[in-house]
Amino acid sequence: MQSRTITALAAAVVLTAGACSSSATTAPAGGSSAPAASTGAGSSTAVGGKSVTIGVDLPLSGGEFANGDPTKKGIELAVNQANQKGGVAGYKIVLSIKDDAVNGVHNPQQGATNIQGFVADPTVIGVVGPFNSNVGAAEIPVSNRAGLLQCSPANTNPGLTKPQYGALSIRSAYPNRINYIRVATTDDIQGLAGAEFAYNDLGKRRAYVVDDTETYGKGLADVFVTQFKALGGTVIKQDGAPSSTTDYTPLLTAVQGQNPDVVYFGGVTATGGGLLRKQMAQVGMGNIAFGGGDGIVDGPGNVQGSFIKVAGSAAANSFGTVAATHDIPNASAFSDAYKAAYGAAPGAYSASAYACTQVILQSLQAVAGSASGSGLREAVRAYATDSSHSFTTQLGTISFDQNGDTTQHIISFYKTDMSAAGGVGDWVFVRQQDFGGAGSSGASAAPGASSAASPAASQ
Ligand code: ABU
Repeated sequence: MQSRTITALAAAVVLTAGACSSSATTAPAGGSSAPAASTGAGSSTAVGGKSVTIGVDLPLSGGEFANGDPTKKGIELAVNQANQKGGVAGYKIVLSIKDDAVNGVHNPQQGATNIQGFVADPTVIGVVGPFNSNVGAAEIPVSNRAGLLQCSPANTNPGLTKPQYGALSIRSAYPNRINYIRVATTDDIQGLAGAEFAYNDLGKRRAYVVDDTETYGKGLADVFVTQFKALGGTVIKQDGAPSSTTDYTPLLTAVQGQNPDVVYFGGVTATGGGLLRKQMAQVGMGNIAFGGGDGIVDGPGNVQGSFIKVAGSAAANSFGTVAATHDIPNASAFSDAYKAAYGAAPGAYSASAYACTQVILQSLQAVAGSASGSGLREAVRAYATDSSHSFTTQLGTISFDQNGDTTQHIISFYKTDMSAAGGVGDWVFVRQQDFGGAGSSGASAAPGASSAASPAASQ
């Protein structure tokens, strides 16, 4: 993704503290061929030789690389910078990185297994991840029972946190002991935003909608449908096509004669987004606009598994949303540090992953004077999830509400530009919008029913 805009006069990037370098363990990631990555940077100079571990659970292999890898690197960057500064409250920070993809696609059962491993490791004080909402739904019951903090940089399904969408059954062991927080806003906002962008910004009136039948994809598509209709648009049809689908052409040709002017996909690239767009071109629908959520805004055309890589030239005329701010503080400093470390631009959720790591480390800093040993995990969880606390992060100052949702409700809009990134194509920023209270953290909001349709667009 092209560089984020500088919106604040940057001094140095405000980072976390930390001790030294890390080593990392990695999980086998059932069936995955991904090397169980490890992180390490700097020399180990932690005070007294103490260390704590942050677990990382992301989809890192196969078609998920485009989403998972830049997210993982955001975490590594935060930890490496912290360790180079001497540690957090005397602790060196170690990363333990696990892949939840199996055969190239995120896998809820693998995610749950990974979390069980972190729960069993007494050095783990918190986890960053997962990326995918159905993986979150499998992991939260495990981490909630154990009282282990998780911060997701990218999960957007509202059912993971909001009681009115079923979250109390996911955190059923301790429904009032929040252990899962996230820095991405939710799909009751993101789906609404996508519909408004298609209808208002692009002037589209006839939508064909496909979802991957998963927690994230179907939920996002349903909200898009509700809001697109509420705005006055026509939804020709909504189809569910699971990630095993290899041929979308029967679905496409069935609606072709009804003249859709936009096709919206609920899902990620690895569950069909790129292939659907590619096959639209193959059946003569390549001139129709294509859109989706944050599952397809996954980097330039030279990245393994990205939407633009999979769709090829057909990726043109596509739009997507990301459930986080684009206009991060000190953007150039963050981007420069990331590029210096990894030789590429940050991904859509690199800064969000960095922010989750900052939340855990700032919580550690706050509690280390009064907790240690086996008490550290619970103290970090309690501090991070206390809605009266705020955190200074790469996304700005954020807090978490009574359900663990971020108080930042910003959606960023992107479109494909096939001449970007040296001609391989990339997602370029269009605008971002603060939806404020458009979503619901309360008792009874209907997806898409918000009246946030009057954008106070920030550009
Ligand atoms: N929001 C990122 C895409 C994946 C998910 O939430 O499932």
